[in-house]
Amino acid sequence: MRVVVLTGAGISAESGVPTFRDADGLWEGHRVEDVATPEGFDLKPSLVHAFYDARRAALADVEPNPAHDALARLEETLGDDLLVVTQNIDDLHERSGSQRVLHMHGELLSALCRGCRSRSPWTDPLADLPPCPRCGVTELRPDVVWFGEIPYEMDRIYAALERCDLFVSVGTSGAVYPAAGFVQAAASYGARTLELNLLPSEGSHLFDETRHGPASRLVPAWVDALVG
Ligand code: BV8
Repeated sequence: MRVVVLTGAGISAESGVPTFRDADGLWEGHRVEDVATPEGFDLKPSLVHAFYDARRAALADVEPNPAHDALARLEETLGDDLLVVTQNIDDLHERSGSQRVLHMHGELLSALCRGCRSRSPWTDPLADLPPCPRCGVTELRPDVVWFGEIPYEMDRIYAALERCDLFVSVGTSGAVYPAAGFVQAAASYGARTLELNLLPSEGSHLFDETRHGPASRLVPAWVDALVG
């Protein structure tokens, strides 16, 4: 069985990573336009660097939760027949052992050079304008996909959606495209669709089945039933 799992901020919520749109979400105190658009970065790069430097530093204080661990366990059984596509820019999937993870919106632990467009593993702050390891210019930005920018690996994602038998969405509000449209793409190719989310999302009606509850309970239960 070929499975594609799309994850959003909700899978990391119980690890202590704030979500975007819940009450204490990340966007509070920050307008999306100010911190998650190229225009916002051009206008106030120091504000945007501070926003992402704080989130990168906070990764040291969080750990994967049973939902991440369950997906890593599922990969041990399904191997290349499982693809995790995450909207998250944290590294919790990798830290729980998942190896086939696509960060369609980029990663906190990576820096993108505005000069040579190279991507480099990064753990330090970017606010002090360090030089690009590849070309040397001091034009590094967070390697995240902002609104109006093209997500990474779209061809690979759509190819996986076309081939999969089951599409599962975990912990996302279904508010942002193209990720929010993946369920319809998968269904159009004949896949069954399942949503595992704390609350009904904007796209719940698009799924064959939706289950509501915390990811740390729903995802292990779903994986146990799938792999026995
Ligand atoms: C693009 C990275 C073209 C940065 C992010 C008008 C109509 C339709 C679309 C558009 C439009 N105008 C503009 C657009 C396009 C736009 C868009 O969709 N805008 C929205 C606002 C309408 N999209 C773009 O610009 C994208 N690019 O379209 O390019 C293109 C398209 C296709 C092919 C080629 C080119 C780029 C968007 C990327 C933006 N970057 N993040 C960063 O992280 O700082 S977005 C960010 O918010 C996330 O990455 C994620 O994608 C998105 C939604 O967040 P969620 O992960 O869902 O989190 P949220 O807080 O919203 O929800 C949490 C959920 O978890 C909730 O449902 C909650 O109930 C649940 N939950 C909470 N706790 C738990 C839980 N579930 C389980 N257990 C728990 N414990």
